[in-house]
Amino acid sequence: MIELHPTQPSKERITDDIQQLAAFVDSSKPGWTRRPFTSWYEQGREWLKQQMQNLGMDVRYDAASNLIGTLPGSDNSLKPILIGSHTDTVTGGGRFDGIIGVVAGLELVRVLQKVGIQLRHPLEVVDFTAEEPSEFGISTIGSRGMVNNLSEEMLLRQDPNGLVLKEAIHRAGGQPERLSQFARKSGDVALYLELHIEQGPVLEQSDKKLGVVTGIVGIHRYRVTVEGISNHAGTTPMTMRWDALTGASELILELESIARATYSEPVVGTIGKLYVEPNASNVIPGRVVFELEIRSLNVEILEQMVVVYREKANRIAEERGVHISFDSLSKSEPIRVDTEVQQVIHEACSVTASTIRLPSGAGHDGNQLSRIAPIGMIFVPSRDGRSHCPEEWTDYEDVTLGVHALIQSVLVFDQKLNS
Ligand code: HGY
Ligand code: MN
Ligand code: MN
Repeated sequence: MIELHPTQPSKERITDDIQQLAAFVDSSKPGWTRRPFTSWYEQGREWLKQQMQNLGMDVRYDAASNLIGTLPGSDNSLKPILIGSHTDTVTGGGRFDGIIGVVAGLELVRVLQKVGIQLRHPLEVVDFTAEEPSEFGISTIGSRGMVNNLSEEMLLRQDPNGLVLKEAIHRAGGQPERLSQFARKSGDVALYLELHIEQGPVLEQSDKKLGVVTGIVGIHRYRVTVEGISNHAGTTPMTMRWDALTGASELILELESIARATYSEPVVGTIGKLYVEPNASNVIPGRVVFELEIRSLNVEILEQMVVVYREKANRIAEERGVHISFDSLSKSEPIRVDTEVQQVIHEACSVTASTIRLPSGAGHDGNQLSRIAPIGMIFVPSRDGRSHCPEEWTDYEDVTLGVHALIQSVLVFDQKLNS
């Protein structure tokens, strides 16, 4: 059984960090919006950098522009333990998604310094750049970059204003031309641990305070373009239309029915972003572009869904006389958390609060880090199971329980790994 270390995190400090970071937001948008590569994002990172420096950490941006604070260990020949998450949000997002994982890293350092514990391993607290789907159509940009999983094609993608991703990474402090040179490989990281809100209803419904993550879904994202013929809404008979929006609408409902089918593992499919051109009430839409994503713990299911979906798209295109094309935006693969890693986290959580094991329906930087290192995640409850909205809320008491479990886990891993 794990012995409890006298390392109590401070709810007051954690609350203060979360509230301070919540001030750096785009107030023209709903919720607490801090989109990657914006001035609000940079202001939030400046604040974070200052907190790390105040704790005596060595602070740097890596080649992918991830913000990293480092604390040396007693044996710096050992590879680092990474604690982190992300400080960017979706548009209209909340105050907790990603943020609590970075704040947990700060609090871990404060507690270690207060009780005078130096870990054997070097410790890195990481704010991964642009974990959320960015304007470049790619998510987990920083963690992809850290593990050399950003293709040249991705780096040359442009946002709607014509900014190239490579340049955005450079402006955010990275050196994109040196990504492969500085990429981390298997064995370069001892462990990656992340505290995160569940963003779903399971913990709350099962009346548990902590979740040990057993796996993280893979996410496949596509941009779909439906091209018809725009024309006058009043003079064009219904039998002479090639309406891109009604075609897209049928395609959208098809995704819902495919995702609602029964599979060996849970599946979700969503279309959350859509453009209509020319988007005028008296013009038959000539072009519709939408982004879809499908998620599952089973990659074969994801691939099979896309095959079925594209066949449906061909039928709709044929019947409606529209042209439908698919562009792959990004793929992250599903991962299972190593059972030994789960066991250590489960013991640390169980001595802290009521605990349950569960998979993550949300994607995380852990999907990328798991390509080179063992990863683990701890969840805390989301009120009403909601996230990616202004109503996103987790009690500070629960966040503190999560930080406590994370600290306990780090102390055990620090002794167990490379011993
Ligand atoms: O979309 C997700 O799953 C995560 O919140 N970025
Ligand atoms: Mn998110
Ligand atoms: Mn997140």
